[in-house]
Amino acid sequence: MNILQEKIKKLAKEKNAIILAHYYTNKEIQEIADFVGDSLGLSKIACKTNADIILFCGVDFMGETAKILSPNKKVLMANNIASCFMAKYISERDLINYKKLNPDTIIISYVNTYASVKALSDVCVTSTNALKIIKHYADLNKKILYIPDKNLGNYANKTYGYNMELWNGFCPIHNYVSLNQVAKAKKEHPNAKFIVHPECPYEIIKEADFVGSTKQMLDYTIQDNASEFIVGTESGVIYAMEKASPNKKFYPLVSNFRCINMKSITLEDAYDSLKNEKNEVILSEDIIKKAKTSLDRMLELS
Ligand code: CIZ
Ligand code: SF4
Repeated sequence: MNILQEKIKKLAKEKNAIILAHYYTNKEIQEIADFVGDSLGLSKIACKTNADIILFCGVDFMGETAKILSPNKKVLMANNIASCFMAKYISERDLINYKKLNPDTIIISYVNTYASVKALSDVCVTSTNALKIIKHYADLNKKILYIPDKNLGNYANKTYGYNMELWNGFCPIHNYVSLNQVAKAKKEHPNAKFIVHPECPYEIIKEADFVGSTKQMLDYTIQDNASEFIVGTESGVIYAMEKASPNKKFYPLVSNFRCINMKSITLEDAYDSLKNEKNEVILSEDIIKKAKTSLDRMLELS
């Protein structure tokens, strides 16, 4: 650990703060975290921590999720610029308008949405539990709208033969991967297994040996006996994969598979935020209460 990392850890101890980081953050951020995970894993930790402060190293909607699940804790974002492109595809106003026209439709929202949108949803899902929860609702034969990720929604539709209505949102980092890039990576690494995130388009998913969330991809690389993997998601997760399987090799599908939002979080940000208790997540009690219902339903069903 470098001097700044040690200073952050010391400060966190003095303030009884827990540091949570997403797999997509920079390596030096993952190194100072008490827990590194995907949205689902981080939410579960946020629910049960005894810390007074949660220093959240991830994008805005993830900090909101931590606040919803731990409303009595002070949740600080490491910086105030790390947002998520996908979450911006649907606003509270969009969903209010949709619901007026479609009062009987079940709204399943991906975790990559703002708290005000979760508050209007029936249930929330993450990439780890999406298929299971979507199946639960689709089997009830209800009309469903899945927001905002058209790729993950389409993957669920194709997997189960459903016809959920899909919002037209996506993650530009995952959406613009091309079949040529997949072919090139496979040619360069002929012995590697190709693993991919369901935020990628279906034509890319079809080329993969395994599809799953970051946590599921990480677990797959630990359990599978292949020794090389082409990783079709934000390359921050490769740090966690290399740490878990030091003898295996991991190649990013494309050399710049980077979420600039996640990568904007620096050690300086984390220190400044914790020291000065900056960038606190503030949500109204009403939003917290309503959004918590959709997250609690997710935790029950996952
Ligand atoms: O759920 C998450 O944490 C996201 C956004 C990606 C993943 O699959 O971990
Ligand atoms: Fe959002 Fe895409 Fe970044 Fe994930 S990788 S946080 S979906 S912009």
